[in-house]
Amino acid sequence: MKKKSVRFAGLLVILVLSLSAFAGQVLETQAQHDARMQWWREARFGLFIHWGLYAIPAGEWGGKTNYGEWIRNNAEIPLPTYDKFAAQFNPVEFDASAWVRMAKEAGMKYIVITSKHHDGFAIFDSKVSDFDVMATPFRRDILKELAAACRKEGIRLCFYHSIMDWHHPDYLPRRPWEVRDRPEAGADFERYVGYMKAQLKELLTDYGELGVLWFDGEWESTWTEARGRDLYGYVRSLQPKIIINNRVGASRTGMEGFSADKASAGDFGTPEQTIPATGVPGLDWETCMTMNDNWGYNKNDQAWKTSRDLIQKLADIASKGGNFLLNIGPDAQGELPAESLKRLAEIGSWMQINGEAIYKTRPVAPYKEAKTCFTRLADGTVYAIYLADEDETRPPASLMIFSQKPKPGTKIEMLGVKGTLLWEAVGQGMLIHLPAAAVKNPPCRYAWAFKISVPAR
Ligand code: H79
Repeated sequence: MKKKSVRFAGLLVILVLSLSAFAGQVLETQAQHDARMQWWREARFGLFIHWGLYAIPAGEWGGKTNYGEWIRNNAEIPLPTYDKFAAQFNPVEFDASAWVRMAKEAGMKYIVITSKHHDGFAIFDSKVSDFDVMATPFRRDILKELAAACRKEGIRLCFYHSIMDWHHPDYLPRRPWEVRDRPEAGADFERYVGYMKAQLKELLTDYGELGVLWFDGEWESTWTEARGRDLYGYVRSLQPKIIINNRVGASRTGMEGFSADKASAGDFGTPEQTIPATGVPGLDWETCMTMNDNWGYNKNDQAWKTSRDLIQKLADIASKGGNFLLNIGPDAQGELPAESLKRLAEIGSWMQINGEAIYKTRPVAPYKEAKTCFTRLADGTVYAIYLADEDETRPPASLMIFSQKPKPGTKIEMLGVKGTLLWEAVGQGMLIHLPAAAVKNPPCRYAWAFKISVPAR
């Protein structure tokens, strides 16, 4: 080999080695991948919105009250019966600006809303489907209004889109209980994929720049990793900077939400209703979770998590390097449940004071001490977040931190409290002393954060 071509081959090897693990058919370097993921990694906290026709029955059918967005399947509602909800959908109280402002005030940086859930109903104006919001008395493109409001408030708009579709005649397989009413004969899954792509093209071209495309319902037999790879490439071809979850492919291992291997399609793992025991170095992930027991609106579901629990979950997730996508299920009038609003407001007040310990942070190994979790910034600043017990309305007067080797000149502050705190070295740890005023009158409830600035050597 001539000298020049040796150098070229070397460059090629370096280039191939720096390609990110998976990027569908879209090749990108690790640096390009990191740049694309940056806003999402910094955001840490987003709002999930499950809204569709299922808000009308509000969880009730045939005397049972435990249904949600799966109601058509779980209550085995025949398609013609379910279709009638479209004629009733008229959420006149819907106020896109109010929803977006509420998310922003809660400290959320992005919104993921169901453009289409498993029931197949599109809450936007879809030219390729008659089962959409334009077939309802409401006749307003909900996503258009949200896109405008998000642009105004600086919130990233993202769409959830279900691969599984219980409405489209070409989707396969049928629900086991409906094969007699809706025979599979004549259905063509390939044609369904064409339909789904056409609808995605509307979503990817008519609503401005999107943050994330969040697929779901990928686990049925018809969906394959190869189809996922193709869909990933298709979506990226329409919006090169978009981020796509791992449910675009068929490699999710279960509700823990991680893909079987790094070569699988998708940019981040999707634990559902669960928080991983530890972070996963080198893997991006987002825990999605409900505030009660349902994603879609259920008027009888009062199993609300406490604000304290939700705030501590957010801190725990951030300390493990994940994002928190917290759900709300608006009702059929377009009203948000008061219990959800109350919690979002409490999280918002906490984030006002403690947000700097959450946004843009990365984990600190070994992640956690008994009641304290840790985050850090790129500049070396460490945050210790002390999680209060239910009956603990005030922070402890002193707090032992083992994760930090005590270094002279270390400066410690309590977020929301003026001035620096006294600390002393005790063995391999630091004992932080809180001012009496901060113990008596803490700046916030449920969790207290401490900023630890270690001097540069
Ligand atoms: O949209 C919300 C729910 O309606 C939807 N995902 C959230 C974000 C959801 N669909 N199904 N489930 C939640 C639970 C389904 C679990 C299972 Fe499976 C599907 C069990 C078996 C197939 C997931 C995939 C766990 C194993 C494989």
